[in-house]
Amino acid sequence: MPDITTHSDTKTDIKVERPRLHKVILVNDDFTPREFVVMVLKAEFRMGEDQAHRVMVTAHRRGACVVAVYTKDVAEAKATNATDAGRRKGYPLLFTTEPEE
Ligand code: TYC
Repeated sequence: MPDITTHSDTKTDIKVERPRLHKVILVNDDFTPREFVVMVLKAEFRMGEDQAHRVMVTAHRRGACVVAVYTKDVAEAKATNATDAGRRKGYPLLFTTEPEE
């Protein structure tokens, strides 16, 4: 029988921490059509119509709204893709990211 030990060796214990998550934030502007914002939220963040509409209205009323949280790389890639979708149509639509506390 192989000698299997289940006790932890304190000398080699390594502290593993979860990666910090980053928020993707939708920023309001006066030009991007509401329906276009909803379409981008559905396509890039896999939201349903109702949730996408709520997020868009919150950003519209309050100036900005947290869309979702992801690891840093994913948050930045999604924010860039979503911002670029607006830019291709000539809209100033902006998604930013910031680390969670
Ligand atoms: N304020 C825009 C309008 O009235 C709609 C809009 C909502 C744009 C949210 C951006 O993040 C945004 N057409």
